[in-house]
Amino acid sequence: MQLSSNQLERFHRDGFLVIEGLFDRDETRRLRARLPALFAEDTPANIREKSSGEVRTAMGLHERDSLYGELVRDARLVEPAEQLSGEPVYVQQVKVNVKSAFSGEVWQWHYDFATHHSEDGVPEPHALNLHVFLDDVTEFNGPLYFIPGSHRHGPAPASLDTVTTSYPLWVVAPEHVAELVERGGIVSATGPAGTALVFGDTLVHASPNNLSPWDRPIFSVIYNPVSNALTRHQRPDHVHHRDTRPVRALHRRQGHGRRGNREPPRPLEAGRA
Ligand SMILES: O=C(O)CCC(=O)C(=O)O
Repeated sequence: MQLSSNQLERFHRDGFLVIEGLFDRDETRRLRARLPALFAEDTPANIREKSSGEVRTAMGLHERDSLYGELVRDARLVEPAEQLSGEPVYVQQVKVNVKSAFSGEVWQWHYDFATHHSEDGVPEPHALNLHVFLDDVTEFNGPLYFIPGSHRHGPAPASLDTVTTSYPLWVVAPEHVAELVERGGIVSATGPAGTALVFGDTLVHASPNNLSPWDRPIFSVIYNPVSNALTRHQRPDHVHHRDTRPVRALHRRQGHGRRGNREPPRPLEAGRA
């Protein structure tokens, strides 16, 4: 699947894309059905919320479940990443961030490159983060917030936060966030199950607590161009995979998931928050 020229233009302008209907409800239902068993596994790849102990993020899923193994190779994800990168990509990180009903905690304001560079020695901010909503994401269950255009103002200063949540993250200070929001505003990325997000390594984003009675499972795969591979190996493999061989796109057989004769996915502008 290739992004249209309009989508490419919006990605470069805003730093992200929201693509509604990239996956269908049957596919997201089947992926969701695998989660309880994966979350029940006793593994360091399941990272729990600080307060509730619920799973916050379950990593390395493509090595733990065959359906997720297919998903990281799905052409609907791999091909746009290759198109934007202009070269083959490897699978850097695979996870579901569940943000559980009532107890899913905040993701602080950050951009992914600050962590990728500082922790893993990734040279350039060329990785891409692709999300698939495994259930509906609304204004109530902790959607991602993006600051449009924040990728164009150079990487903001970032510092390591090991206190706020259970997941150490290089975060952007409120005064820098305020400056960026002054220029670009805030967009809340909502949509029905099957919606995809694509965003770059220097886009500043966050998400609030989930106070609603609805879980918010979102699948995320980070693809990094092979020429931009990690140079430091201090974090576990499930956080940044060591296998930097190019991922090969998997095209679905007719009759599985979205059919060839269905409407193409419809790009959407997320609503302003
Ligand atoms: O799942 C979320 O709410 C935030 C995820 C995120 O910040 C990321 O994937 O970089």
